[in-house]
Amino acid sequence: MLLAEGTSRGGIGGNVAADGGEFHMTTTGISSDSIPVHPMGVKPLGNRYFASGPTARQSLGLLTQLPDEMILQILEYFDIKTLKDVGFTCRFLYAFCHLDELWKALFLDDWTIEELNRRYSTVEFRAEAVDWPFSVYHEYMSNNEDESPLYLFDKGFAEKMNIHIGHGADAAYWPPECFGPDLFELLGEERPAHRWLIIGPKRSGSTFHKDPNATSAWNAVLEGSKYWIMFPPTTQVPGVYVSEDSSEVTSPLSIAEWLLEFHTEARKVPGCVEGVCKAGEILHVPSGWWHLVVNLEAGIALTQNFVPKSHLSDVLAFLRDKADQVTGFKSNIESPYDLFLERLKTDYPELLDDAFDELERRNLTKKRKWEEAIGKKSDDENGGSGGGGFSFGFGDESDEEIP
Ligand SMILES: O=C(O)CCC(=O)C(=O)O
Ligand SMILES: [Fe+2]
Repeated sequence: MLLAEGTSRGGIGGNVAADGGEFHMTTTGISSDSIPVHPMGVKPLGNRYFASGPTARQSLGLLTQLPDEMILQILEYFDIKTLKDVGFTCRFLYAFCHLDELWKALFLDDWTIEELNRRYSTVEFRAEAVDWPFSVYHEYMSNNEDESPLYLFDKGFAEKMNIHIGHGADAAYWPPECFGPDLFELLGEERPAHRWLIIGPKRSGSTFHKDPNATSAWNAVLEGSKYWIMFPPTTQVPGVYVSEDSSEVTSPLSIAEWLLEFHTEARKVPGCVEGVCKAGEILHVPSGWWHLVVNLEAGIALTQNFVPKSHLSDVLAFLRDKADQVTGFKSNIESPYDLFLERLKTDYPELLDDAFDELERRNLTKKRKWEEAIGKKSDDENGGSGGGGFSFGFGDESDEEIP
């Protein structure tokens, strides 16, 4: 194959730098040894000035003769497998074949509302309380004026659409790798519901909530655009009422009403994050963060909940201490906490130890703060500042845990 010619010279498995050969800064007398080597041998652009070896571009074989723009245009015609294969022939093409724009175009064409209606018109999807063939939902979403339109939110979409998710050759998509391993994968078939296809017209969306079981999530917009507004875990979001044990969240207003009534005030709350995600963009919802989402136009999204290492302690604490609020597990799983613990002990004992150390540290901090608070309270009662409401005012996560 023409492109494979680059492999022998291009550095796959070899030690040739991305911009070519050895780096000798002879003019300054600084040896290359003093500069840390990038794991892939990539050098900052400025270094190319001093590089004497061949450039990665020369690994392109006959393609060297084409300008970058033309190579990019050729890559636009490739399917997923070809793009992947070609990307592994040399470093230059690795970089080019991994351009977001190429991948977005490849996936987004398959995931449009019209395309789904063409392929799955008779397949039933769950939209809140009803299961409708996609053609019926399509008709509804194209013609409604509802203030809070019915939202298609289906956790069984992969089976219904007969698509595979993961790294196989026939995978329709795979979860982003940047979040590291998803520790709930240890639960296999016993993991709680964790991925959803989300489709809705303009104005549809999700009212304020935290994601279940202290999981984190990513949400990939495939068509349309979504407005997000998010707050850190301990925020008291204006217009959102949470019961003492956080088991019930009451947000009595529709999304539109909340936006009219509370948006201006909420945006001033410290820690508020907001923005719009467009097709081809992915948003990360960290464990415990409040979020409200509204579709600015009709669209499709895929979302998946996961447990990254960094939030293992939060998930363990949730499963252990808020067992009555744990959701999404099959009813035959008596103790999700015990099940997860067992799997972690076998597969990730060190992570488990670290997570418990972290919980212990938090517990001690909480205890110390509680004792300080008690002391402060007695001072007040003994003729301290007097008057006014009593507030712990720690402003961190431990506040909500204090009994
Ligand atoms: O796309 C949306 O409406 C947001 C979905 C969401 O927040 C969730 O699935 O937890
Ligand atoms: Fe969510």
